[in-house]
Amino acid sequence: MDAAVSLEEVVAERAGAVGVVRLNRPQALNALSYGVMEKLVTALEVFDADPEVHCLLLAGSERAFAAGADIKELEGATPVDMLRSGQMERWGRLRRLKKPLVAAVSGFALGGGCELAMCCDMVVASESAVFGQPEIDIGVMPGAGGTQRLTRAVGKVLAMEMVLAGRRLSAREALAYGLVNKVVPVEAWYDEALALAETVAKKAPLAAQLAKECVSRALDMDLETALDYERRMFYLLFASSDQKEGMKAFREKRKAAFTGS
Ligand code: DAK
Repeated sequence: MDAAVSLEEVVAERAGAVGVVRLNRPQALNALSYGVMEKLVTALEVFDADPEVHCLLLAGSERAFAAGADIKELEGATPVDMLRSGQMERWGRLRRLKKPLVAAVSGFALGGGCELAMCCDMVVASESAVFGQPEIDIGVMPGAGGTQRLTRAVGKVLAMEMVLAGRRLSAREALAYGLVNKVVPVEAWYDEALALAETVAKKAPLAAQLAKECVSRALDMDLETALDYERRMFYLLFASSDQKEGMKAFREKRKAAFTGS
């Protein structure tokens, strides 16, 4: 869909087995208003529940993935407004998506935009991507996981510099620090991310979901508990048709035809 003629702030479209959700609020650099977040999360949940969809792709525009929460909406807010906004719950819903979620990041990924990218399972960044947590410059601090996910991803001292001094990371730096999977030329930012999502979408869907769950929990559990959890998920997959099909196909030297069952 042509962004210039679309009136939708969030555009959802299917690309084969990939459910694509695209932010389309160019006049505010895709700032994540409550309304945009609600539409974004709902669209992802719809794809998450669609058996035809095996991977999710979240994209912004070439200029901006998202420049953060909508500052104009937050300016006059009280703590009670914030509590009632349902925004924290929306971020929680993002965390609970079962299917793999790829982010296509070009341009600004700042504040809530950087947090949104970090919520995704994999990130493809264009050479123009800029990651940062500049909330300190407007008198606040990250509120959607920035201090936690960033610290786990890039380590304490760099996270401190980003959160306290507003240091931004270029795409290359983000790659070096493990915040993104790959950096691609600006003109390929969307296609490369879609290609990664399509690759994942071709894999065994149930295995992908359970593997996502295990990797996501890896940093939250002690190793013994996490290994035990992984083992249970591994055993569980032996109840799926896709395990039988995948191993049979290997033996028969053909490509597996996964059904997600
Ligand atoms: N909110 C609202 N509008 C924004 C915006 C934002 N975050 N970012 C940009 N815009 C708007 C600008 O106001 C401008 O609109 P007009 O004024 O022309 O109407 C338009 O987008 C273009 O922006 P600029 O003219 O500023 O463009 P530049 O290229 O000069 O600069 C920039 C681009 C991205 C460097 C700059 O716009 C900028 O610094 N933006 C703000 C970045 C920022 O501070 N982000 C952090 C926001 S705080 C929560 C969870 C999370 C959060 C909050 C709550 N809960 C769970 C409750 C997150 C908080 C944040 O993200």
